[in-house]
Amino acid sequence: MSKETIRVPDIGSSDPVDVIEVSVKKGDSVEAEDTIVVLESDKASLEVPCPKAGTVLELKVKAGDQVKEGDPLLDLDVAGEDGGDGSGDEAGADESKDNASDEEAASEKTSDKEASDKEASDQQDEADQQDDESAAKPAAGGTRTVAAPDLGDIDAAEIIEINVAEGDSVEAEQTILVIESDKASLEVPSPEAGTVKKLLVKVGDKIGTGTDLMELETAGGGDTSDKGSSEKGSGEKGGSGKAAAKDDGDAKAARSRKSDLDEKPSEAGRQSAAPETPEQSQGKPSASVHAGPAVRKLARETGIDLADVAPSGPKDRILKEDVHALIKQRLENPPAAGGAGAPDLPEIDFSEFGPVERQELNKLRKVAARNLHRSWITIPHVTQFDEADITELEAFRKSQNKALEKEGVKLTMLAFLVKACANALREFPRFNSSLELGGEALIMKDYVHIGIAVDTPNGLVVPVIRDADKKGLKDIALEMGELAGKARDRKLSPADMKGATFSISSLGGIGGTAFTPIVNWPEVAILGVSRSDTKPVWDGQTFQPRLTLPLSLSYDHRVIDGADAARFTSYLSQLLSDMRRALL
Ligand code: CAO
Repeated sequence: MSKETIRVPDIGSSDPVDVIEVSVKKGDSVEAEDTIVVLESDKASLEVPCPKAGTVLELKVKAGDQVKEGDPLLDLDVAGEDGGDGSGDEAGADESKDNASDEEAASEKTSDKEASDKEASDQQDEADQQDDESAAKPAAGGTRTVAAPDLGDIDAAEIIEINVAEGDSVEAEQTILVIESDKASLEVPSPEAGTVKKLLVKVGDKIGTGTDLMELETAGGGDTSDKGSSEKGSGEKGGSGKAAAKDDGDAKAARSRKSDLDEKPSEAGRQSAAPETPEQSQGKPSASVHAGPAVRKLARETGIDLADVAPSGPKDRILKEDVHALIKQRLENPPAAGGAGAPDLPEIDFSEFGPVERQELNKLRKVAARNLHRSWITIPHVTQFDEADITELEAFRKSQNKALEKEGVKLTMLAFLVKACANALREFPRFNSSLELGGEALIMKDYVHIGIAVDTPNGLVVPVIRDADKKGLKDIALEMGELAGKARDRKLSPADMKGATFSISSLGGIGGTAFTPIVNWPEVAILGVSRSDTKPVWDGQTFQPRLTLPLSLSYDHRVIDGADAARFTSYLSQLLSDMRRALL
């Protein structure tokens, strides 16, 4: 046995900071890198990791105390160290000795997961601090095994869907698979961008925390901050011990955690391109919730919005257990039953009233239902109705189609709508934005990708016409035909359906006078198009028969004001009345 006093590391300031949480108690066994206390200044909070494994002999601080660098935090009975080696209690007074034994302890005892966690944060720290040439550098690419994130005590969630295939390119935060309990589901995002080399699971498998999911070939040099508990792999394993061994102690680890916290806002920003998760409810911004870096990381890895988590720590602090509790609740209760104050729906035995047949929904419909429900309950929708006089446009379309027939191109009304919308989105860029998670900023996009809702026998899909503002009508018409064909043949790839900035849903070929489309999050607006009809329009002297196209623009009222929506549809209407303006 060897008793050591663990002290407050270099916290980058000589001012005292508050101890807001003591994460261990006397008698607890701790692993190297386990958080022992959480400190907070008025600017940031940081978790202090235990530099080595052992048993807590005595706590030297309690929540509410103020401490500064070098103050004792606790006495630790260091695991596996012999008291006779003379390094014992004097360790606190001899930092360099401490660090030397840290190296061995950390390299031998840190678990792979923790070590890779530590390596990632150390790497970030190295980049920031540039103070240790010999330490591990950010990975320059390679293959890593992506493991299931920390799901708390859920050890057997079923994979109901795998959203990537071997060879696919994935973005950081893109959904790679969906797990489900008997009632609800959770999307698991990729921790970083790369190419899927090998899938290690299949639909129907049961997974828990740390289950290996896929081998990911990373481009490297990217965002290393996400590399953490959801990753492990041979490269990581080999390097982690080394990185730990090169770690100059808990001070650096604590600093790196601080930088993790500091990067939080950009993490939120990146979510704009993120896969859809059921947790995008709007409320208290994540950036302003009270949570440490490890908790924020856990939330990122599990797609949980911290604004949705009920805090149980001191000063309304969100603890890891709180995130776990929400994951569990999400898996056990569908959001409609539990969240947002929605009442529980009673189960009804319809067979009491007549013969019934239960038809299981296919995967596409289940996913669409989940996404639509999520958008419906999280986005305050308003729909602006308008009309466009397309008399001349329709005449032009018909005349062009005669000429284009031999080229095999059919200019549809939808192609004109895509072009006109692309033009309007450039004119009104807020309609081409996404609201950052937490609601503190808009992500303005300098590209115009338009999603087209396509009705297929299996359900609704939304392929995307990229850079619609840069394409001509013929190209748009051709591409739309191809995408609609692929949609109906179930040949669309995930890439075909990603990245839209705005959507159009046209029911004009079917009928109806108006409808209220649901915004396709993370977009902020969608245009619904109904069937055109010839209407009498007063020209000041007489009624003229004009072909009129009904437009229904639904928008996220948090982002778009009613007046802007009216301006947008008026502009669109004018463009469609005189398409020459859009073609200029
Ligand atoms: N008014 C009157 N007629 C219209 C029209 C409109 N607004 N839009 C299309 N039409 C006509 C077309 O001119 C075409 O007639 P012709 O063959 O005589 O030229 C006919 O309707 C069929 O058009 P289409 O459906 O083949 O082509 P499209 O470009 O209008 O639509 C697509 C393509 C993929 C959008 C459509 O097939 C589709 O799937 N629509 C449904 C989308 C949907 O389900 N939205 C709801 C989402 S929310 O649940």
